[in-house]
Amino acid sequence: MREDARGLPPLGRVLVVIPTYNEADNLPPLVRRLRALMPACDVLVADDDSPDGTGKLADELSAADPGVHVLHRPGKEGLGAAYLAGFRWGVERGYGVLVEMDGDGSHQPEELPRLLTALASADVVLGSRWVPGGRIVNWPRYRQLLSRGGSAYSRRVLGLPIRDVTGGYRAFRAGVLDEALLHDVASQGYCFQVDLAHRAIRAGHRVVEVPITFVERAHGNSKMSRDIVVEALWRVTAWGIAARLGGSPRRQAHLHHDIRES
Ligand SMILES: Nc1nc2c(ncn2[C@@H]2O[C@H](COP(=O)(O)OP(=O)(O)O)[C@@H](O)[C@H]2O)c(=O)[nH]1
Ligand SMILES: [Mg+2]
Repeated sequence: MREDARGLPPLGRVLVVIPTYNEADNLPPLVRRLRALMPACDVLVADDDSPDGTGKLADELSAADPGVHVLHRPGKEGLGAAYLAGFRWGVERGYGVLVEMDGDGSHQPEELPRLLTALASADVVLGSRWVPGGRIVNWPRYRQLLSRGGSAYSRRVLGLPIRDVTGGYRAFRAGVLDEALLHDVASQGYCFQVDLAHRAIRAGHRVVEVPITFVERAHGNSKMSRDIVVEALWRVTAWGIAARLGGSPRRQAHLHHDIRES
């Protein structure tokens, strides 16, 4: 494959994977906004048979727009399983870039060009709330503390040189996901995000962070739960112990603070 000036292959086609569970009010405006802004980026909605009919709305969006696809899953299996199924769908169809984006409007499609620009000289780009320029709008204090605490704990226990370890607005070169897709990842809830970041860094991929503005959902409810927090805590602790026992190699991630357009 032809390489660009930085020695990395060109990016290829982009697929934005949006996992949904009960996002009927949020998904249609988000998908329309995304497609209008970035018509070259295809969208895959991975819906877990949402009782509120999100899957049906996704089908309507898909019928009206050939760039929108839907993966119907039989029931609620967690964010990690939905993303892996979506990534697999995309890799099988030859997409070169897989993007993660929440379906509740928290991640701004307007920021996607900056993520993709950064990916031109990286393997993984993490949208980050906890680097200079990153912001959170409308999150209660306890959610901010949980997010900061979760990132700080994962960073310390796993030795990860990144600030936002749990975020869900990310872009991956397809090859980076091979290992996760091959071995599957057990994480169901949000520790899936920690798992993917950890695997990418451990494998020596170049991981960069770019600041994003995270806006709390205007409609519907968060699926964050005590079970999800407990799962993240025990899994991260177990990975930390395994990494210490196994002495796994870690490479420095290259923190990248880009300049925000004013
Ligand atoms: N398919 C699928 N999507 C999920 C599941 N849990 C959460 N999501 C989606 O993942 C995204 C982030 O979840 P959200 O509840 O907003 O988490 P928060 O932003 O951390 O409060 C949203 O688009 C949810 O609909 C799940 O079990 N299956
Ligand atoms: Mg949310």
